[in-house]
Parts: sequence; structure tokens; C-alpha cells
Amino acid sequence: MSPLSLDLSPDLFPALTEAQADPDGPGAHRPALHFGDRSLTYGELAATASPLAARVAEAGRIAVWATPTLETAVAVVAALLAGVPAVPLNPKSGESELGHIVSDSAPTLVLAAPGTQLPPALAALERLDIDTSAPTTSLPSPGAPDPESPALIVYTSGTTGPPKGAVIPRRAIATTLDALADAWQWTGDDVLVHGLPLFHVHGLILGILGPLRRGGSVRHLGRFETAGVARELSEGATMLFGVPTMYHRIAETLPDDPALAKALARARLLVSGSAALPVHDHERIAQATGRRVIERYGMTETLMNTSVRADGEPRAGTVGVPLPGVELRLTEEDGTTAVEAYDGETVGEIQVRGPNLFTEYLNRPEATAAAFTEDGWFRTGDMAVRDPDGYVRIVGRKATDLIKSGGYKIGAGEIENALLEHPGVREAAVTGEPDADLGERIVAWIVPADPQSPPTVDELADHVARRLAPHKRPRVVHHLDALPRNDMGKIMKRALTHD
Ligand code: MCA
Ligand code: AMP
Repeated sequence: MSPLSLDLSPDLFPALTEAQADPDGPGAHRPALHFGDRSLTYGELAATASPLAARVAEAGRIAVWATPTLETAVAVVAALLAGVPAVPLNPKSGESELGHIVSDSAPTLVLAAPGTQLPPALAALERLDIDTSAPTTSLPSPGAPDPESPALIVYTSGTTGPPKGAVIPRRAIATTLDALADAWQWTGDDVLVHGLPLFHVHGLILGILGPLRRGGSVRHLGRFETAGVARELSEGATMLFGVPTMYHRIAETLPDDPALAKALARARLLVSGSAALPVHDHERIAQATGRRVIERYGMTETLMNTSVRADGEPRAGTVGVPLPGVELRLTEEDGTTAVEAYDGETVGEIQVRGPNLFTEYLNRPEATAAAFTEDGWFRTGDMAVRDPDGYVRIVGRKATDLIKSGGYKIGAGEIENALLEHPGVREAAVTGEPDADLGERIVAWIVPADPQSPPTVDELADHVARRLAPHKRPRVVHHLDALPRNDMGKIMKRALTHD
């Protein structure tokens, strides 16, 4: 592992500052953001984001309607320039999820692309349109914010209850992006392509703020499609970020798409994260392209913890080694005794400590306290072993009530609560089961209120999608006469099987 000097300076985007200071200099003409045929250079981004920063500077906290567009990137950059915390909102969130996030985070303003219709849950908020069309002269940025101050509040699911807002300070963003730059030899010459959503850490922090911190550029696909990946990689993009579902779809397409294989073979780095990439997909991609996908491991609360390094040995099925600055340990069942073994066999819970960590769950001091050990280690809930040379292999999760589907973390409890609000459902339990495309798919086990006319899978999927979000909808529904319960009345999820 190479040493890393932690840059805690409040300037998150030196290339943007330079373009602002010298609008006619070469740095100002470098490309920064591309979304389809719309793009901004660093000079244009500075000129667009800085007046917006001035307009939001007095807002306590802002929400950003995080469509996969240029507007979202500009709005988040403006918030960071202003030192105002931003809450990215999933534009597909349903009414109850959105209502919760808005009342919990209490933004004073919502920033959205002009012409976008916002749902009733946001009606009480003042709206500010993000204008990317008419860059004016760049204004000086407001004073340099404290590195510990909150930059983003990202909502993430737990096993029960509604999502919690992870408060991510500027310091964590700067240090995680610099640690990745070290691990991946990521520079301003890199051009990243991806089609990830912009309301989570992966797509927003790594996928938009990452290239901007390096002074490089990103080409966002709007939505993920293998054709877009092939096009951008054959036209100069150097890196691809994706969740395993995206790499699975690439692996499925490769046998019939030599242009995609050729494009992937040219890439400098193919990175997968947010969930485990099955070894079978690793191997299919390696065979068709001669290139190995590398994995990194992170979490909303911790940003990035480990990665296979660009100068290290790629090893399918592992998430590599701890990033510079990140302390990682495995612990025994008690959550405090460290596992010393590096034997590829002894399983422990991953705990991490370092400047990459979040500060707290917004308005949830008890949940925050429970997430850390007394000496400040964050309990990830992920179970792993370590190879003799330190490579980490994730082998499972502590909580079976957390489902990863398409790279999204989904709590069984929130779906159960939503299902119970449907008049046709008397009892509900939710589990995840293996799915070749999504990693895991959501399965609902329900006791219908009227066994003669149980609600259909489509009815329940629509109900959950409308309330929570489409990616939280059940894909399979089983009807039961009763849920299996133990003597205490607790549902025995392990007894829920097909037959
Ligand atoms: C379907 N749809 C519906 C319904 N059914 N809408 C309303 N009601 C319904 N009943 C819509 C969906 O909204 C979607 O619309 C379309 O139909 C297809 O949905 P679906 O099949 O669910 O998904 P997909 O489009 O096939 O998406 C697969 C995907 C996606 C592209 C891989 O899952 C994805 O983007 N995943 C990324 C997750 C991610 O970024 N995770 C990072 C968090 P439409 O077609 O309009 O979209 S983890 C993280 O950040 C940590 C730090 C880390 O380590 O990275
Ligand atoms: P989230 O809370 O949505 O940020 O998801 C974080 C979780 O995603 C982690 O706790 C892991 O369970 C999982 N995860 C992220 N990256 C990987 C990876 N490369 N391999 C396996 N699991 C991963």
C-alpha cells in the first residue's frame, strides 16, 4: 500500500477553482461533464455553478431532484461550492418515501431541471430551476467551508423502518476520492463512462464528483445501455463504473457483440461495486475481452473501504485491500475481539475506521451510537475472510433482512410495512432470493385478507413502487395460509421456502 497524504483542504475541485481564476486559460476549456449531447467545460461549469452557489448560499439545506442529467451535477457542485448540504432525491421515489425524506431532512429549497414536474410531497418547498443554458461570468465562491461540515445527506435503507439520512462531510468525499485516485492511478486524463443513478454514493460521489476532483471528465449515459458503453469506450473513455447487474448484462451481450468486446478491451479500468460480481460474470468478461473487472467495496456510511488496485493482482471474488487511510479489521461474534487470521477461512464482521466515514445519521443519535463500537470502529454488518496477502473476500451479511437488488440496498422491513398497508394483505414477510441479473430479487410472502381473491403480484408491485420506489417492488409473491412463527411469535424467515 502506498502512503497517502490526506488533503483536508476545503477546495474539493481544484480544476474548477483554476478555471474560475483564469477563465481564458487552457484549464477552463477542458471538458468536465457530458450528458448525451449536452456538455460543460470547466470554465462553463464554474460560470454556471457559481451564480447558483451564490443563490443557495443562505439556504440551510437544499434538496436536489436528482434526475440523471447535467442539471443534477451542476446543482450538487453549486451546493458544494456554497458549503450548503444537499439531499439528492430519487426522482422515482414514491409518496411515502419522499414524504419521509423531506420531513426528516427539512430542506428549504428544491433544485430541479426547468420543466420537470415535481410531486405533491415537494409542493411546500420553494423551487429553484437549475439553468445550465446561459453561463455568465463566474462569481467568486463563498468562503471556504470547514472540512467537517456536511456536504451531502444520502438516504440509505436499514433492516426495519424508513431510510436513514447518512450525513457525509466534505472531508470524507475528498479523502475517499483521493484514496481511489491512488489505488486506480486515476488522473485528470481519465474519461469516465457510466449510467448510474445520481442519488447514491456510487453514481454521484464516485461517478460525478470523482472525475471533477481529478480535473478529468465524465460521460453519463442517461440510462445504462451496453450500446452506450461500447460507443463511449471506443471514442476515448478510459474507465467504466457499474453495479454487477450492469456487468452481468454486458457479459450476456458480449457473445453477440464484437464491438462491445473491442471497446471494453481498450478501457484502462473496468470497476464494479455496490454488490458482489459473481465469478462467472468476471470470467465471461475476461474471456471475451482479455480484460479483468476489478471490484471495490464501499457503503453509503463509509464511502470506499477497499479495492483491487490498478497496480495489484486482479482476483475475482475479492474486493481487494484496504484503501490508503482506511483501517479495516474483522471481529468475532462479540463485535469487539479482533480476528487475527489471514487464512482465507476465518470469518468475521468487517469494521472500519478512517477519514472516509460519515458523521452521523441525521436526527438518529441512537442509530448512530449503535453503528459504532466504543473505540470508534464502524460496524458494517458485512462478513468476510482475508487471504494471506490481505485481500478481503466478502462472504455474506450479518442481517438477512437486508437485500441487495440491482446494487440497491433494500430493507425487508420497509417493504413489509408497505405491504401491510394494502387492504388485501393480512400478514407479510419479505426475503431476497438469488437472481442472475439483479443479484437478489425481492420475494413477498403474504397471508391474504381474503384467500378467495388474493392481491396479484402486479397489484402489490405497483402498490410498493408508488409508496416507496420501483426498485423496492416485489418480483415474486407467494400466498400462504399463515406465516411460520416461533413460540415467541417471531416470523421464521428461514422456513420460508417454495415448497
Ligand atoms: C417497473 N417499473 C415500474 C414498475 N415496474 N415503475 C412503477 N411501478 C411499477 N410497478 C419501471 C422502473 O422504474 C424502470 O423505469 C423500469 O420499469 C425497469 O425497472 P427495473 O426492472 O427495476 O430495473 P432496471 O431498469 O432493469 O434497472 C437495473 C439497473 C438499476 C439499471 C441495474 O437497478 C440500477 O440503476 N442500479 C444501480 C443502483 C446503484 O446505483 N446503487 C448504488 C448504491 P425506467 O425504465 O424509467 O428506469 S450502493 C452505494 O452507493 C455504495 C456506496 C457502493 O458500494 O457503491
Ligand atoms: P449501500 O448501503 O447501499 O451503500 O450498500 C453498501 C453495501 O453494499 C455494503 O455493506 C456491502 O454489503 C455491499 N457492497 C458494496 N460493494 C460491494 C462489493 N464489491 N462486493 C460485495 N458487496 C458489496
